[in-house]
Amino acid sequence: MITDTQDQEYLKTLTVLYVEDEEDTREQFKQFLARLAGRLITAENGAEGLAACHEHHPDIIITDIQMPVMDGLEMVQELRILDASIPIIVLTAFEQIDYLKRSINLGVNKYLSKPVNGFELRDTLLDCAHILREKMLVEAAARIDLLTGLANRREIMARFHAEKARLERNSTLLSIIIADIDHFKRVNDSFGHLAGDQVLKDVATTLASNIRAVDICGRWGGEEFILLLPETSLDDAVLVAEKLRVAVSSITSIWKNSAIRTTISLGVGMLLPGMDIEESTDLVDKALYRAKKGGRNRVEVA
Ligand code: GH3
Ligand code: MG
Ligand code: MG
Ligand code: MG
Repeated sequence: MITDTQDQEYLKTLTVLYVEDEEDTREQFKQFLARLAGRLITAENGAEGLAACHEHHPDIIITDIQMPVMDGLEMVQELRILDASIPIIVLTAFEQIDYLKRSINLGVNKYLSKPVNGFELRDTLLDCAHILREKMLVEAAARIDLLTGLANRREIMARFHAEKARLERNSTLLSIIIADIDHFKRVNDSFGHLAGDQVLKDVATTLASNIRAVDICGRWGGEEFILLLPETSLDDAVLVAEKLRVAVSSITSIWKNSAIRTTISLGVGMLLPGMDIEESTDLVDKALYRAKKGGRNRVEVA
């Protein structure tokens, strides 16, 4: 099943914490778990487990109950205060109804009896990976523009605030480019809205593939895109903008039997220390407006 393979692959990117006091059991399952997970952390009791959580931020926790220093359920109780949703699997030799009840009350996701069956543990881990993968996909969807696959405006604002904080802490640079497709209304009017969508996707791909991995590219509005360039001077940002302008002017979008060419106009500026995000984008917008007034398919500096 496709989902199963995807869950297996996803599990290989996750960190699993395994807490068990008996050395033989721990060693036996260590190799088994290390093959399934991306990273395996082990601990010998609840207190060590808690410390490992603070240090390694695991995605899934597997824990024994009866252990010295701090038992598994005490550890789970502490953990749930910090994180209400992290998947927790409890393993125990004691089929005591009291443990089961306490586990349920603490929001333990699965309770497995010892001796643990490897297949059962593997399936349980895959169930946890599945839940985490779905959660990750939902979270990613909230940050992404559906049509272009770029960061949406909300994500761009979050990244903008993070970059602003970094800039004010480390006095680094942040350049901004806003690009707007020229006469885009004509594309929609001549070829239809779906053709317009194809052009938007092609422009987005062209912009995203012509920047560095640390640069951030997003859809700012309808046919407007924004690029945040950390540690980039204004002069360098102008070079980037010029490169993007040329790249977009040289692509052809194919829609049904039509070949559609477009250009972009770009405004370039910087977020300077002490400046509001809005102030900086207003200045870049004004430069973009001048690029439009000046004949389009050009770059203007704030
Ligand atoms: P200018 O060169 O001055 O920027 O002219 P323009 O036609 O590009 O600008 P205008 O603001 O007049 O029109 C933008 C158009 O973009 C109008 C709107 O319908 C279209 N648009 C916005 N979002 C989308 C979208 O998601 N898909 C499509 N197909 N069109 C869109
Ligand atoms: Mg034990
Ligand atoms: Mg526009
Ligand atoms: Mg436009």
